[in-house]
Amino acid sequence: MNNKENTTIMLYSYWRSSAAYRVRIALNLKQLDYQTTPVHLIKNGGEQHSEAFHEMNPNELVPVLKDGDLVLNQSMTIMDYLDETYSGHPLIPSNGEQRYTVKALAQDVAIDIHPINNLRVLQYLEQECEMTAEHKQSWYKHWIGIGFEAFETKLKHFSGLYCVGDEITLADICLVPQVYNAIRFGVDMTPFPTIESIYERCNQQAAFIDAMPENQIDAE
Ligand SMILES: N[C@@H](CCC(=O)N[C@@H](CS)C(=O)NCC(=O)O)C(=O)O
Repeated sequence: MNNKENTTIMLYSYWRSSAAYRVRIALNLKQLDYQTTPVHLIKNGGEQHSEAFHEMNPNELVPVLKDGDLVLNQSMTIMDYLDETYSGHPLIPSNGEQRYTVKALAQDVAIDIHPINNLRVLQYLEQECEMTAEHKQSWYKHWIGIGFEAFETKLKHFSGLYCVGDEITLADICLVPQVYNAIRFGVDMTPFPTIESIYERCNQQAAFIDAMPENQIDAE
């Protein structure tokens, strides 16, 4: 494990971005100092589309992490990098089976649930498909509902205090921002009691509290 102690980590983030929220939790769990450069996803047509940001990440999505000369996008890869580069709380267990269970749960959120509810998808539905705000809301709730139903079922086999056993892992780091946004969009969490209790337990930890959207320098 190589701790790069002399570099300042920079996170390009938006307070409400759930992918950036994941990375903020991971940085906090690792107790790494970092600075935030806010990228406003709405103002001025979205600063993620600016020339300067595009040059850094042609995908025009946050987060981006800079650590020395390294510039990385993709929250899952960023967290992989942090876990392999820095000591502190391990994000993925070393135990064989748990390791892959954690990865699969994290990907359930990051790959299957999150991308179809992303800002640019919702904007496309509204602007190009002329979907009403009401339909957009039901799109969001529909896909979250399907994703959370499966996640809740899987948790019955794996969960202890957290998603997989009694330690916080990447699965919790991915789940919490998704639940935060689901609640913001008015999703009824009653059918998902295990998810909800893990969400509440995680949110008692400083690493999760400090990463909350409302506690960011660009919160509105
Ligand atoms: N797979 C990417 C997804 C990143 C992503 O979707 N970021 C959203 C915020 S959560 C974004 O920047 N959206 C801007 C847009 O849709 O224009 C990751 O995990 O980092």
